Amino acid sequence: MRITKLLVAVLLVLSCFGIASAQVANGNFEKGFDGWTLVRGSEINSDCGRSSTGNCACIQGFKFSPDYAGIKQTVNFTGAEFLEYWLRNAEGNANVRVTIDGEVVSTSVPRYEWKKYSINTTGYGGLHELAFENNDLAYYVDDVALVYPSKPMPAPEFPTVIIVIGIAIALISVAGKL
Ligand SMILES: [Ca+2]
Repeated sequence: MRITKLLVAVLLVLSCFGIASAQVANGNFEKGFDGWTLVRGSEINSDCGRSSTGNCACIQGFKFSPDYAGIKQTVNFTGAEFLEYWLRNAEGNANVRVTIDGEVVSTSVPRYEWKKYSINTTGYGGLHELAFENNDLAYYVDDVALVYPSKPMPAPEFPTVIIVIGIAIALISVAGKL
């Protein structure tokens, strides 16, 4: 029992060093458009998300205008392997484009059922402006998220190793008194 408690404690300490912090803010749109900047005619729709009660973003383009409507936010791509997002058509054949710093990185015509899309972002580090846009008809977007490599874990730097060993030794002495 004592060994089990100690093992769990040490694993908890080690897991704290592998948690990624950067993410897309409100990528599931459950807080409306918090964290996103609206470009022209975007609007929020309730009960259209991938879950039965969730929100998503409805991007309404301009049918007879070359201007693009959409949403954008500045995202920290450091360490991210992929950008994942889900699209669903709302009407017609909405042409959707995803841009990073204004450069088009993906174009698609969503279907009438939700489909997941993925873009490799290993070439991006630091802060970049991510945008979802279209210039005709409407579509839905939901669950925008960065995906980080799960394995292998980055090797901890030398001072980190010393700190972890120190904490482990402290835990061993505490466990000896349990
Ligand atoms: Ca949602």
